[in-house]
Amino acid sequence: MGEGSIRSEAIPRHIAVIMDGNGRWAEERGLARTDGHHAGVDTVRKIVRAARDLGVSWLTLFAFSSENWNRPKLEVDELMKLPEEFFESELPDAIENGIRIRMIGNRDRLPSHVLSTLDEAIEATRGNSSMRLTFALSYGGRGEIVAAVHRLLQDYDLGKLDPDSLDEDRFAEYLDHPELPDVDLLIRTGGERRVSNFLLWQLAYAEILVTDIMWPDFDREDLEAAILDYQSRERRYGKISAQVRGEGGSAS
Ligand code: V0D
Repeated sequence: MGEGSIRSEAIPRHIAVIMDGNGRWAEERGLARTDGHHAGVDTVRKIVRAARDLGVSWLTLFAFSSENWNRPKLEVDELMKLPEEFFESELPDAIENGIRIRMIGNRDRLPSHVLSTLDEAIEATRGNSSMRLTFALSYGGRGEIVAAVHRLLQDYDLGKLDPDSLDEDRFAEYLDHPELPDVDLLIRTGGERRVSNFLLWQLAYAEILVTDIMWPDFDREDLEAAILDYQSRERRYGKISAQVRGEGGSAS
């Protein structure tokens, strides 16, 4: 990576990030894991600004998975302070810079102080449109799909769904946030090569970039390098290269 410069006409429309490596980053420095999480919030601030400057339309950040509830209660309690910490400085910035805040995930288990902070930010930025910034909180991809099936079955019971009309687009209407577009680029920091139950439906055609950089160390240049790497790839959606290049390539 590091060669050439970003083509602004080919910026990925939707970037999703698994922000991993915060606890390890802290432990390597003899700090508490929660110090890593606070450092991680600083990185969120920087990367949100960088993504917006680059013209990314949708940025989705995996902040807390439905599995993260299994962590020690003290760590969970510390983590739940971070949305407030983030918005203290970033809500004015988001309002000013046209960033619209959104949330995906299961609201039922989140403490009320987190929900009220989040709802305030969602409401205050509702009219914005330069970038959609979505936080995945208490989120799991399978859970989102099962919830969609529940809603679908309700419609079926009510006679509002003709099974013959069910295709991928119709199904996607039942997801928590049907307007969330397919992910173009998934970035995972911290070196693990897993999808970890993140946006399963929306990741269908995503390019995946795993970096060993720990989230607190990830910076604007690393985001630019990731986008450059993405732009160097050819996206085929199951076609052959000649078709993608517009040379036809006859069907077989
Ligand atoms: C810790 C690295 C921002 C990942 C980043 C509740 C793990 C720092 C938020 C945040 C977390 C969430 C919602 C929101 C605004 C900000 C956040 C959590 C953890 C878990 F509306 N960073 N951050 N939330 N970390």
